[in-house]
Amino acid sequence: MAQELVLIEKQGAVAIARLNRPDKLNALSPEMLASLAEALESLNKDDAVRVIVLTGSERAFAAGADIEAMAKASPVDMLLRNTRQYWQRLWTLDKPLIAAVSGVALGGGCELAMLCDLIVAGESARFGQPEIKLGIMPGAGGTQRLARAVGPYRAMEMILTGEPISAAEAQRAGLVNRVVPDDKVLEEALALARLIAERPPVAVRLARQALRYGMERNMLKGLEMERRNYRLLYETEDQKEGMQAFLEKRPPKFKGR
Ligand code: CO8
Repeated sequence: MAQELVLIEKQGAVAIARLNRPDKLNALSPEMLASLAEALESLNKDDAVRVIVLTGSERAFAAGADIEAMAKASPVDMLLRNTRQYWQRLWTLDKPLIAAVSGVALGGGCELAMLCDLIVAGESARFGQPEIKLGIMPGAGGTQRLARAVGPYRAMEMILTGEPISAAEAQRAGLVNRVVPDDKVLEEALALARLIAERPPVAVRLARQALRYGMERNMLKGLEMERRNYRLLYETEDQKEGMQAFLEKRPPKFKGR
């Protein structure tokens, strides 16, 4: 039987969704994203669930989109694969989502954490957008959400260098709500989830909606541009070289075309 890519556990009004591809550091393959969207939508419909905690494994919340699945892709392949639909479905859930991050949240993994409403991180967690090192750029909201979370200058440094930041830096920058010892991440995220689950659900829903409405308005145009540029990069030799080099575990040789 195929390995279940997302594991669900319910604890009263709180549900835990766990990304379950630990040997690949929870790399977000299209199948993983589809399973995640399906699982969270079903929790979203469950009246007994008020808050969802999204977590990964000890080494990784998620190390990004699955490079193996993208290495040889063309812009048309990326368009037809349409993983955007899954990100869109995750973004339109109406229950609060808390990311409990241990290990790395990189690329699509950092974008997935930022799609959540709150982020709890372990002390040794790292957040980053390393796409530039692969010859691409963030493609699931990173250019928009990171800039809003940490400010344009720090976001620009992270996106153009591809270097990650520590949990402590992420907290100082406003990306992370709480940093706790690594073995307490889920416990702390659950405590926060229970607190929110005790609040009146309609007020929680409407307050969250109002906050997001205001934050999103000029983001939509930014997201369109991000998506267009992201796909265009699959036309470049540097994307093929960057991803092939990762898979072959060697440094890339970029040519600028
Ligand atoms: N994709 C595929 N496989 C991966 C990924 C990934 N993103 N990350 C790790 N893995 C695999 C490795 O290949 C390795 O597999 P194997 O054991 O079969 O060789 C296994 O996971 C363990 O990884 P490492 O051996 O590399 O572990 P290390 O502890 O040495 O390194 C790192 C950990 C630093 C996290 C390293 O794995 C790494 O750099 N990973 C890639 C990080 C990255 O570049 N992420 C960005 C990916 S691109 C992206 O996310 C674009 C998002 C756009 C979304 C829009 C979609 C349309």
